[in-house]
Amino acid sequence: MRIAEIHVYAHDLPVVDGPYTIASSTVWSLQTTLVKIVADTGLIGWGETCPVGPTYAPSHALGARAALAEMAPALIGANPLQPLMLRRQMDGLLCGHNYAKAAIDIAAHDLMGKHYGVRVAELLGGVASERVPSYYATGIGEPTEIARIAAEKVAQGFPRLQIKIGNRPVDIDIETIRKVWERIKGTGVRLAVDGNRSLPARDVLRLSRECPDIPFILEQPCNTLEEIELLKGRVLHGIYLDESGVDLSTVIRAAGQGLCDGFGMKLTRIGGLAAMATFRDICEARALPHTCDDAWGGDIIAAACTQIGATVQPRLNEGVWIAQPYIATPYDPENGIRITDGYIDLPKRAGLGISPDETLFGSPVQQY
Ligand code: 0XW
Ligand code: MG
Repeated sequence: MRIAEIHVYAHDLPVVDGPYTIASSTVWSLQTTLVKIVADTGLIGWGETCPVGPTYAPSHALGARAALAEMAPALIGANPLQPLMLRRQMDGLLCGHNYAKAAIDIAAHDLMGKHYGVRVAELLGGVASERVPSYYATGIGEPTEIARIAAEKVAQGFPRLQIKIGNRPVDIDIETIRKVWERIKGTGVRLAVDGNRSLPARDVLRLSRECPDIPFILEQPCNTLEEIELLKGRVLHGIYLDESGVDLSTVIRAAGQGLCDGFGMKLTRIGGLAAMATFRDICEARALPHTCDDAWGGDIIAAACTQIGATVQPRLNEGVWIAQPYIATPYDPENGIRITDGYIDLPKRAGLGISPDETLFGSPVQQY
């Protein structure tokens, strides 16, 4: 099988009840980029990449499109059934830009699944959970309001919550964590506190030491891996890397040197589904729990995250976050990816398991 055509689409995703606010960004609408690969057999595979604005990570919508323009013409004729070869070919065309390469990788996996008549999760090693746990991430907000949302989400069935903090006096963050805990303790719901790179190590030490009775993990509290390394052995809570887990080499270093206790991982940041499967296996070798998320995106990204999330050993599975609650119009109104009672059902159909209505995306912005 060969890649016959590549079509790139640009699509806006306004944030339902926006904005969504985290320490590194406030976003009202996100610009997603869709990739459609057409094989010489006529089969179609879909990929997507959607940075949550330009300040969350060193990725942005126009960057993804420029990187795709750099690579896509040379990928015509490549075999989409060999994701390793495809990744090496992309690395030979452009250094870095994992988040754009991920869209090609996801589309190739969708094609592969459809070609072999299996779900992407089966291609990635097999299905451990048909019902994949999700988690709810709050925005940054007033402590009592965040505690109210936390209680509501627990009542809806979410097995895990992520509370956003940062960019304000640490006293308010501590108050938020305390108020959330008052509402959810005894429920068994797991708690993550995400600083999105924003806290000085000084504030993380204080926050951890003032909440010794509350079992949460600290996600990406500081900007750099070096600052996070300083916290090792000095805080009372586990530390997960998110934004600092930029590639497999960093993941190997962090796991090997014991710099973290787990990861919030983003599918497009690490380079797609093949890299994500390698990441999953590194984590399993060191019993490191992790999520399988992306920063934003519609049904295609949500399906890809759910497919890899379904393969994770349940004891290490911290869940799959998807942007579906913030997106008004699903790409696939019939089989779109949905959170129900805090969990996501793994699609039954081959490939990613969804069929986007491409009329939503208008004319391609690039075509090869
Ligand atoms: C909660 N998320 C998975 C979605 C937002 O884009 C940020 C992200 C995170 O954990 O940093
Ligand atoms: Mg995070």
